[in-house]
Amino acid sequence: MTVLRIRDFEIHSGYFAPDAQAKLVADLRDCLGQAPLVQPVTSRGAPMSVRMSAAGTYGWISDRKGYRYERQHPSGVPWPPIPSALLEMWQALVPGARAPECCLINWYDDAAKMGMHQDKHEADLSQPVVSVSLGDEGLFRMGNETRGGRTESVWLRSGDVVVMAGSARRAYHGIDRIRPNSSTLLPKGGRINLTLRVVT
Ligand code: MD3
Ligand code: FE
Repeated sequence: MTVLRIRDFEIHSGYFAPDAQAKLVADLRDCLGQAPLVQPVTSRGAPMSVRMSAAGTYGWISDRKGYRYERQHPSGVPWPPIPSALLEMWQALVPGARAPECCLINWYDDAAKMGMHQDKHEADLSQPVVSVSLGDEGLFRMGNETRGGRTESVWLRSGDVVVMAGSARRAYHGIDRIRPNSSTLLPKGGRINLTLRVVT
């Protein structure tokens, strides 16, 4: 395990060992059995390339009505609880923070990407966000608190954890591309990204 700091982004490469990654995938399979992945659309009706679900008190939803946090999956069921290994990781890495209220689950196929954006619809931006990458590698781009300017990119590999605190919490960021077949963790390939957030 090594820690790389790029500005206020703290990258813990190899935080989860392969056996812990496999256990997380099994936990997520249970979560997704209760709250299946959905392909969100933007308020203008454009499908996003990433498929999403969530665990915890709140999940993030985007549909024709716009985007927001909701207490239920679109099917009407409550989100499943956040797997305990993730809560333990949060406690270990950001012990002073409030408890996470959402674990967003993003699934990327070979062609999926996520454009540069900020996450600022949570009420308390002093709270950190912690992300976990599983499966195929993804090229993570880190920007600035305002759009544009210099960016830095890093390949996130299966088991890596990124802590976004301080200025990184408000920074633009995105995933430019996935490296297909770069991991054998997920039988059907692809990349899973989990982000733990405080919402209220
Ligand atoms: C910086 N996810 O879910 S993880 C997202 O890999 C998101 O799926 C990407 O951007 C992914 O919103 C990037 C790193 C990340 C996640 C959330 C952040 C960086 C962040 C929130 C605020 C600032
Ligand atoms: Fe984001």
